[in-house]
Amino acid sequence: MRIAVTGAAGQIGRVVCAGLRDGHGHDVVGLDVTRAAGVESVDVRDTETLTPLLAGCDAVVHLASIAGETSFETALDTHLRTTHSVLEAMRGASVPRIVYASSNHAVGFTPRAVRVGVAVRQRPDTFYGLGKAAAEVLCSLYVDRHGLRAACLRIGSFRERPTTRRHLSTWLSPGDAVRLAQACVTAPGMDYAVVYGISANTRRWWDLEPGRALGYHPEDDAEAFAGQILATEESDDDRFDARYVGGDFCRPDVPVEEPI
Ligand code: 15L
Repeated sequence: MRIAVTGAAGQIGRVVCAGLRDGHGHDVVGLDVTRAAGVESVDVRDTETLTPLLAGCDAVVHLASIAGETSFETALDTHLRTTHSVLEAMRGASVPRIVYASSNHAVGFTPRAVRVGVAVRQRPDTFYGLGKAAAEVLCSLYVDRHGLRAACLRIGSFRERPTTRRHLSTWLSPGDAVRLAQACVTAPGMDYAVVYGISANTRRWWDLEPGRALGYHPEDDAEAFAGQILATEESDDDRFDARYVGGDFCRPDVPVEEPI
């Protein structure tokens, strides 16, 4: 398959591009606003420039955004406007499928529970989560109105390895991130799906079944790091934000990142 990846120079983008290319033999078109080796430099909000770059692609893995809290205006721009431009460019280039990097923060104010499914109410914890939730709905519109196929991935904590108590539930390993992207670009019979992008963590809160239904079978588990983390990090049970899946993004003083 020929697959375009936006945000290709980012932390997750580099891993997913390499995995899809070298591990699965896809022809990968890496796109990013930041200049990097092997990546086409483009601002994906520029639909006209983006459209020809998507020609001949079977899917877009849309990872580009600011991965943290911002102002309301920047959140609309980096999640909603950017995703709108990508969807329009896909229509222009007849690309049938998007794999959208949403976030667990689209449902961040959901209380932690034994299993949280994908049908829970969207409860963003930040303007970041609001932008992701809104972009999930935008993908849904393009599925229903234009017949695109969309998988929205509520990604947990993408890291080389888990380093906090919360990560024991939320970790997404690099290997599983590639498995997830591969499953979603190839899943047959999918029109619109929301899945949680986490590893097979013993302490997970989120349901892995929607991902499994698309062929995502995670192999890693943060539990392998639990001994070390629990020995060094104090319990956070008394903290307000430990009640919710979004963790410290639920705090009113969550730091705001500058736009790039
Ligand atoms: C996210 O969506 C963020 O992009 C990342 O910075 C982490 O905070 C992650 O969620 C998380 O919840 O750990």
